[in-house]
Amino acid sequence: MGDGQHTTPPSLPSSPGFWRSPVRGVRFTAVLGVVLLGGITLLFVTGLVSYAAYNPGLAPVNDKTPGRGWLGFYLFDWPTDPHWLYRLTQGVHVTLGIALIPVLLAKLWSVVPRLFALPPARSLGHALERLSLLLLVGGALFEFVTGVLDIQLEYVFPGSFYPLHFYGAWVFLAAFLAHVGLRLPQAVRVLRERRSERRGEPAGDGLDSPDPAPPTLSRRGALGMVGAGSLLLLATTVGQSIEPLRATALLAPHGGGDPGEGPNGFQINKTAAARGIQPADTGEAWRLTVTGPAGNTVRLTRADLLELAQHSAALPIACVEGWSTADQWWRGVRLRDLAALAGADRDRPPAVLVESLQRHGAFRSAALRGNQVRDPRSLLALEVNGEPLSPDHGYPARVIVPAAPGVLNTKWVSRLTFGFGES
Ligand SMILES: Nc1nc2c(c(=O)[nH]1)N[C@H]1C(S)=C(S)[C@@H](COP(=O)(O)O)O[C@H]1N2
Ligand SMILES: [Mo]
Repeated sequence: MGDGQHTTPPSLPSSPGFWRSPVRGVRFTAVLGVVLLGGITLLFVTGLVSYAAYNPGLAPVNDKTPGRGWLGFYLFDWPTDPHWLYRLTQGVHVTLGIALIPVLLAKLWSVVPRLFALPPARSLGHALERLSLLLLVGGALFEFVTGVLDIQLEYVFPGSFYPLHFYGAWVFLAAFLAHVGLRLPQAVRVLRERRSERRGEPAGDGLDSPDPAPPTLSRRGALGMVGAGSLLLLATTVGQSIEPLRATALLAPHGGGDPGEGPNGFQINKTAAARGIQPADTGEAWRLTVTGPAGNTVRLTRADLLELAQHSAALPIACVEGWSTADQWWRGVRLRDLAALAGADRDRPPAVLVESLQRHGAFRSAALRGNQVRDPRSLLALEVNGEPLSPDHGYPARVIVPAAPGVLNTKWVSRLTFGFGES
């Protein structure tokens, strides 16, 4: 300290002497960087795959990202097999994203001296690298923050969460690829050296403090703390998707209804009351209106529906928020039978627009692809686990489709329009 060599006083973050933790160094950064390389790649892939699950190209009601343009190049028809597909992709996306938060923060902390380094740019190449770092750090923080806010709160954004998170992911990816291309060879070299030759820390990149404070924690201890933080978050999150561990899911989204006990005693997203569903609308007066591709209409009471062939399917509810239920036994009328009832081809049914009694708020309606209507497990469910649906799970009737995100499993259904938008 105060050895007179500093040209800038160490009280400025841009001074090399300012950052004094002896934990910083290229090895510490390289370990965290390689963990993030694997983890963030998996986050990106599961995120894009989960987005395809919404059938975003099918109808405006599903498309939360209008104008995504060529960024949707990879979109494909979401399958109905395996029936737990979205449960897996979105469960991994959310659980891994939460568990990586300590790693991301530690990685940012480890390189913070470089983020402040002056001059801002020594050359054009250096300027470009720093610009990409700005997008990288900004993009990573943006994606993690929007993701966590979407899980914990609703409608915190003026627009919608989806476009922000989707476009943010692509901006971040561009910077991430540039960063990996520039830094991966160095990280691999640093990690290899560690195994073969246990020499001193390779001097590197202004990460090692020229004037380190006395150590209070070894590098290994610091990595252990980051790992323990990640494991703790993992342990308090993963239960939201694994039934016997539900009680450990301290970080699972709150604010849904109390599911209570019995056949209907599984997670509720939005209660009937919260969605403004009046008991008068779901009683004797309720009718299901089914419209066929030719515009013909059939109106059915719940008793009419119970007289049609009833089928069962064991399917989960899997929410974009990451939580999911174990398979529940749903029972009701096949969507493809309802399509046939309205004059559509049972074996090659068209897409359907599903609308709810709900008048306000999100997820009032959703569109399902022909392959989803055709699957014999896709039901307009009237019962679950041997009892009529509870009001909160969608009484008098709700949609349930294998492998589809929860959002597409519309509750309190009032209208099905097969072949909508085709004529
Ligand atoms: N009409 C209507 N249907 C809806 C919703 C809604 O808010 N309104 N929420 C959807 C979402 S986001 C999910 S995850 C599932 C949750 O179903 P559950 O509450 O029966 O578990 O219902 C879906 N169906
Ligand atoms: Mo959901």
